[in-house]
Amino acid sequence: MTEFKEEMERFQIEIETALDKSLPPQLAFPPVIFESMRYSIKAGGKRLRPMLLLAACESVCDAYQKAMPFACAIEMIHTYSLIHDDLPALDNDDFRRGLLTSHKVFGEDMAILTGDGLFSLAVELMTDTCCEKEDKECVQYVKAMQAIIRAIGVQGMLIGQVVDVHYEGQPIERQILDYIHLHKTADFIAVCLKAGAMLGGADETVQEEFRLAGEKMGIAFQIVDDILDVTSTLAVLGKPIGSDAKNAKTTYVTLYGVDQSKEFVNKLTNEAVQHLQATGMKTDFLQDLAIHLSTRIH
Ligand code: GRG
Repeated sequence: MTEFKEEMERFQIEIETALDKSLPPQLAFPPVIFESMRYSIKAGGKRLRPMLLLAACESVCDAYQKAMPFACAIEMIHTYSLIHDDLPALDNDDFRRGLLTSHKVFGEDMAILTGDGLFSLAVELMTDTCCEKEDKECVQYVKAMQAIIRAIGVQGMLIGQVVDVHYEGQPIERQILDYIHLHKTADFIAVCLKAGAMLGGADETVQEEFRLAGEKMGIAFQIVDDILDVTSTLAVLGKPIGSDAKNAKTTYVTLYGVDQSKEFVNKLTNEAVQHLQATGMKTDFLQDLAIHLSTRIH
């Protein structure tokens, strides 16, 4: 196995262990909500976002484990967004991460509450961690949490999702599509890198280079997701393909076709690598990860 794959696996194993410890026990009362939280989190997933946060922290300072509660919170927020995205009122998908979606197993009411529960648990985890810190470090942690909450809310992921839903079924221009990709997907990925750098103690110039790298990676990631929705399979992706066509969504593939979309991915990936290099930190793993994500479509 290459050094990159080994490092990726190391992060994934550490994240799984920490997530397991961060979730309430399955038998806490009432069991259904804790069972459903565990179901969606333990269904797997690449753990990309927590990995980005930990790797950015490690690039800046070696003690990346201190960022683990934030990494778990990030994965809980991500899983929350997936559970809600799959609901009948939104994308209405039956499979996610290779398993039936939360609302298919636990009902729509519990799926909504499970998402809400994961979000509040994520905030609890981050605030608990901030409260354990002293003075200067506490401020760093609170600022990282502020950046994360901003990136997922009405200036970030949530507004991207709102615009996506608003235009469903209508053809949209490239400008609106870019707005959706930037906010719905890239803002969250960008803040994982930025927050990791913040927790590691990076200065603002370095934080911004990490954020920009994440923004480019995030847009590329969403274009890859759009391509895979046309070219992959349920067995490989763990979620149904053809979801965009089903919901009459404009994507890079409908606007430009698969080949040109791949060229956009390559260009954005190169830009991400340049921003990572511009941090002046040891970002070899993150550069390899950016390239690895772009090659999922080749
Ligand atoms: C959480 C504040 C908040 C709001 C939720 C529903 C919603 C608003 C947002 C949906 C955002 C969304 C589903 C974006 C798509 C991003 C995307 C490509 C997800 C797939 O991510 P992967 O491939 O999934 O990393 P795994 O399963 O590997 O983790």
